[in-house]
Amino acid sequence: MSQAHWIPVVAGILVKGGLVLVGQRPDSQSLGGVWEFPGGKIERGEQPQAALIRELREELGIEVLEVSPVQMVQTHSYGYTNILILFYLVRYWRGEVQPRHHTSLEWVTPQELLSRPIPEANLHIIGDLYRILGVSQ
Ligand code: DGT
Repeated sequence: MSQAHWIPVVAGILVKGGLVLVGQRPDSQSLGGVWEFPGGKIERGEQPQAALIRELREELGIEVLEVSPVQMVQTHSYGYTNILILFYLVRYWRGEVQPRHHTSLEWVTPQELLSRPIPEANLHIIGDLYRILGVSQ
């Protein structure tokens, strides 16, 4: 049996009021045009929360002040590779979010997310998002 290839990923759910921040992936990337939570791959030897703080600095230009414990974990198989995504909540940061990496950034309700193209791996967390944000579905 061949060993599966796994890529660990961290994603930050920035919350403002009842809204969450999503960014549209550039067309040049895999999953181009899809609306995702900011984040990315954990580098070799890096701690997950440190990876999230680094990714949000690189992608949004913000300094995260506090990261929650892991809220949700998902796996997804793209066939050739598998990803394991750790989702964190981020409520406190310094600076204004800027689209340094994404085509566009938007604050949306969980409901609005369902009408956009999102990574298949994220379809399963929408229900949990309502619970975390304390809004009814
Ligand atoms: P790079 O440019 O290859 O160093 O990539 P990174 O570290 O910016 O990471 P990225 O965003 O290309 O890879 C994350 C993988 O996780 C990618 O296959 C898409 C997948 N993914 C699924 N859901 C999400 C999500 O909500 N946010 C992020 N950032 N990635 C997600």
